[in-house]
Amino acid sequence: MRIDVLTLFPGMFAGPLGESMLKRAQEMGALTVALHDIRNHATDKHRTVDEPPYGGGGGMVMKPEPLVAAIEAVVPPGEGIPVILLSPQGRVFDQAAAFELAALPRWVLVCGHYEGVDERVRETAITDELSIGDYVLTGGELAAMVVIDAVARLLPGVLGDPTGATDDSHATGLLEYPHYTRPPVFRGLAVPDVLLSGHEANVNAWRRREALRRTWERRPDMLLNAPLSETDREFLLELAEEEIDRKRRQVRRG
Ligand code: 4HQ
Repeated sequence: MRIDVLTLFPGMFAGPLGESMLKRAQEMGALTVALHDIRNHATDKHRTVDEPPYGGGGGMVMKPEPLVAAIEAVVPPGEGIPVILLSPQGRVFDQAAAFELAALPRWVLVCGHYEGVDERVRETAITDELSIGDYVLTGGELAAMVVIDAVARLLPGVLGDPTGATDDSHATGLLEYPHYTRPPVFRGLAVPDVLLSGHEANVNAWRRREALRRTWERRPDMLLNAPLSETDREFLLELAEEEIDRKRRQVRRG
């Protein structure tokens, strides 16, 4: 997979891309990230890339010419390669979006900075917009790195998991079950016996129930879309009944 990234601050990417799994993915040849400095496409002697907004209001807006020139310099026309702007106005990036991008051989990320980009950049050169969440960043660079990280770990071979990260939150549509490793007792807290039993079927059943319990408690909205077996539904019904009983006792206490 090849990802072209257009940014005014290519240096921001060195840390995340140069360590751990993203470094490995690139060394393996599973991932190529090509960084492009938008400022190289400015044409005046001050290499201007931003201007105050028409209509006033303060802040700076990225001017269209250098940004569109930068995009056109990396995107071969007519090949249907997605050009994605990171922006709070985009579709919210989730695991489903990560899977969609992981299936593409090539795509482009455009990082805005300052107050954002001239609207005509969207109209002429952007095919999609993605947001990493409902908060405001100083630029699209950190958002781009989040997207790259979430997609790269889905590429075959990158996690060393040939099946591709199958148990994690969001792959199952549920939050993850609790994880434990040595020692068996830490500060008086014991690892659940079933995990030490070596009984694989019981371990799997326990993990499934704990994943359901966590999702029920913390992210019940996720249960609307998660694929659930009849056994899962029965367990959720037990959790719901426990909650009803707690509420009844609470009401009785006043
Ligand atoms: N931005 N998800 C870039 C974001 C953002 C987000 C604000 C994008 C500033 C210039 N990007 N502009 N949230 O907050 O992707």
